[in-house]
Amino acid sequence: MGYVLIGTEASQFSGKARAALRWKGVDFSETVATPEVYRDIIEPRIGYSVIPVLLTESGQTIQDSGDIIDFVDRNTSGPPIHPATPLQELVSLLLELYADEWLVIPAMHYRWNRDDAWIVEELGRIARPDASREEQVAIGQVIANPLRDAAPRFGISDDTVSGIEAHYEGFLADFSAHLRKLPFVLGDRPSLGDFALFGALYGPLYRDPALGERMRRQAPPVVAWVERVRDERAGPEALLANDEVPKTLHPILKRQMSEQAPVLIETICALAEWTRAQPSGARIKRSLGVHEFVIGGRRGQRSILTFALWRLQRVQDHYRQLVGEERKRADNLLEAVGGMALVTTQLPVRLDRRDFRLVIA
Ligand SMILES: N[C@@H](CCC(=O)N[C@@H](CS)C(=O)NCC(=O)O)C(=O)O
Repeated sequence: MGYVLIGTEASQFSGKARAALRWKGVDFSETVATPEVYRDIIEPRIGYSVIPVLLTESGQTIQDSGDIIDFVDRNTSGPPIHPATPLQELVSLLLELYADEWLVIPAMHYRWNRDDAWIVEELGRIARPDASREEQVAIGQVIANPLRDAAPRFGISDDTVSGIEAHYEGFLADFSAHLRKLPFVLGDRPSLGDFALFGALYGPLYRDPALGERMRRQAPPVVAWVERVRDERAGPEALLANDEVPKTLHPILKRQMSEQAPVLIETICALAEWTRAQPSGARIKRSLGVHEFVIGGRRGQRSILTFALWRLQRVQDHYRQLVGEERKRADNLLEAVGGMALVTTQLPVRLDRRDFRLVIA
């Protein structure tokens, strides 16, 4: 029977989880997240509407694409999605943080600020596969409205649009240069970083005909990689030997550190302020107000989103347990890309997830 992954083809985080499970050869089927599935399965189990969700044969519910990937890495055979060596794992966790919490900005900008007719219809097709096209467009519109309205939370505004596009195009150029040397992020097979980046690029961008066409024009190596990550199945191919992190990833990590890291550090400060009066076990709000940020050289405002610190805590936990030569190699890499502050700025409290919500441990 296997696992059941609940998600949609359009969703960034479903794409990340699905590609990882497929590549690893996990026995699973996929249930499309229709409004009925949200009402009957997702909301009763999770307490709110979110995808992807993994159901196990024994009735366990796993949510969060990162937790789903960790769960199948722990509980199923096949090669690991997480690299087994320290520096490659550090880079994977950093790229997961970048793809999930930063590339989501261009993904949502292009989805909602350009011609959104395709995604509106797609959301209708997902919700009502058997309805007429007109009905699908109408229901798609209803589903799209709150999602479109959420775009400013990510900092998407008239002030930042040109910066968001500059950031994304810079990323595409750097990633193309990397992919001209190597088929995947860390070698001859995909790993966590590939799946996280794939999530951001596949559902929101590659699959949209106009945005996919734009990607084909701007970054043919990235398009070929999207198709490899989607289609590849685990075989004898390996990651680079000796825990090597290719230099061609440095520009991507540098861009992350120059733009995402200041936002994350300010989020740590906002959390410190907020937690002062909070007991352990307190639920952490999804957003702690609004702050200024810069993307692609453009200044704007966005919500201070706390979930990113959950991903950051994983990076920091991993870094902290490195000792001796491994720590030295990690420090050299972090210094080279400007990532030291991000990895060493202490979170004010330990974060945990209980009942699928972020809490103070
Ligand atoms: N951190 C979560 C993010 C999941 C997420 O944002 N999913 C989107 C679809 S791709 C969603 O369901 N959003 C609904 C909402 O946030 O209200 C994960 O990695 O699973």
